[in-house]
Amino acid sequence: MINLSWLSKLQSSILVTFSLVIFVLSDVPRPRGVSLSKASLYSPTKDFTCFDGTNTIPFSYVNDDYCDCFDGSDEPGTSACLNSIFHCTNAGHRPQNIPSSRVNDGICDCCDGTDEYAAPDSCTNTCEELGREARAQAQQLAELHKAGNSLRLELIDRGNKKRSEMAEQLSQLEKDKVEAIQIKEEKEALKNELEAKENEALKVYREAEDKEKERKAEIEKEQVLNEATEQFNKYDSDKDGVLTMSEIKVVNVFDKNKDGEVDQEEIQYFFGENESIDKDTFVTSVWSLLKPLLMMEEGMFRPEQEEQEDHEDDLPQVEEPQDMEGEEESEDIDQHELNVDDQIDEPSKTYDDETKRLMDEASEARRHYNDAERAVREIESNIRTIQQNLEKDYGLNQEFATMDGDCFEYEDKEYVYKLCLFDRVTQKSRNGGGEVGLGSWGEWAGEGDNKYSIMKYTNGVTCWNGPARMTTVHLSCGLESKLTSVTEPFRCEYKIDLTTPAACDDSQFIQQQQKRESHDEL
Ligand code: MAN
Repeated sequence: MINLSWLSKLQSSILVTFSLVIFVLSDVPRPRGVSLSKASLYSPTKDFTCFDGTNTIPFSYVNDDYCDCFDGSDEPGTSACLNSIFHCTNAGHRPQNIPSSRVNDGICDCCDGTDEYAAPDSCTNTCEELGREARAQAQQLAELHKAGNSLRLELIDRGNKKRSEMAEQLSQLEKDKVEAIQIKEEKEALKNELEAKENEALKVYREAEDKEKERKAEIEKEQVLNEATEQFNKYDSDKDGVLTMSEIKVVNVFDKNKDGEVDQEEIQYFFGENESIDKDTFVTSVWSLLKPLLMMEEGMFRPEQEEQEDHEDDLPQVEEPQDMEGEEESEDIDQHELNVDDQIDEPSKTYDDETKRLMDEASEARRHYNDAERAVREIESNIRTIQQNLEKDYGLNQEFATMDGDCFEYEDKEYVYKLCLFDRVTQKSRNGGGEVGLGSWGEWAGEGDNKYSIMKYTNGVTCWNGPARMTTVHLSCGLESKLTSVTEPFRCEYKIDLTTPAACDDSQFIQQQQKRESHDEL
């Protein structure tokens, strides 16, 4: 309940009489501020029950400028309740509902001026004029939808064709895939068979290689042993077969940091916790620590990389025995000499003619198998792409199907925006720099019947200290597909307006108009 001062009570009662006596001029008599749809709830012959059912009051309390109902329903024509609604008929234009707080506030809200009934002369009735303008606009919009709709029908036609073509392609590809897999299996079997023969023939060579490697390893091992023993003997000055601390103290090479003496730390580096070491220990553990120092001292040490580079110059280039894509015939022949070289640095060995022939055959079979495998992969990838496209929602009647991948640009003072439909949105600064992703195709996001009026592109580049950028694309009817505005209403949330004939659904437009008109009448 709202308390009013005595003066305002008086004013109110004058207005009350005014309001109650004068019903709005319209087909159905009803209190001021009441819409046609609610007229039956206000019967002058009955008590009035608040819409929320909390109170029933004599009908004379309706519009008495005193708020009796919590929901404000008893005061539609005064500003007594904070939450009531005033309905203006606006004959000649569109009816309107305004908060009752605006009644008699000195501002003309309704085009028929009925909200300012306390000072009837203060408002001019502009409904006819506004109505004329609105009707002209509606007419224009209706014509646009009509013209756009025929373009939309073409898009639907093309969209449906595209989809059925995709479906046909898919079933053809499924058939191709079965065939390609069969070929691949045949090629694989042949490859395995020829590789087995090749391996058999190469066995002899591999065994020879292994033996050669073993022999070289033996030689190397012996060389190390001789070298280490020779050095040990040199340092073991009393020739008792044991190297002591005092013996190494006089040998320069043990002076790791070259400060002129072999100190305790250096002795420990070589000897560990031992007081002395015998020849075996020297050979197996000390020599590997000492040799680099010795080489350095003799100027023989060179960093590993340098050594490798030098080697590369000396050695022949070695190819993998596996076939590489797009390999020429001549490369296969070279391999005959390279495979063995790869393993041992001896002058190249060549294979006997029969082995060469088997290697060529295996090589050829590998190449055919690789080709067959690639063909299967390509078919599978095409199948995936078509399936993904077939799963995409291109609108109620496929009107957006042929627009998939179409790109549109929009420039403002700072950026160039690019929208590629069903793909992604980007932003590029006009002062240079790369493209910033403002989102990838997500889903249709319009509400209710208008699902296909808004597109959502999500998961763009993350904003500094903020969320991932995202964009909504608002579609409206236009004879041409183009972007008409790009804004950033919230930081890193972009709004694009796109006009397109695909959004010119004539029948939906008419339905919506009718719905609106019947709603307006209420
Ligand atoms: C860039 C642009 C802007 C965005 C800011 C956020 O400057 O992507 O649109 O608002 O980053 O830091």
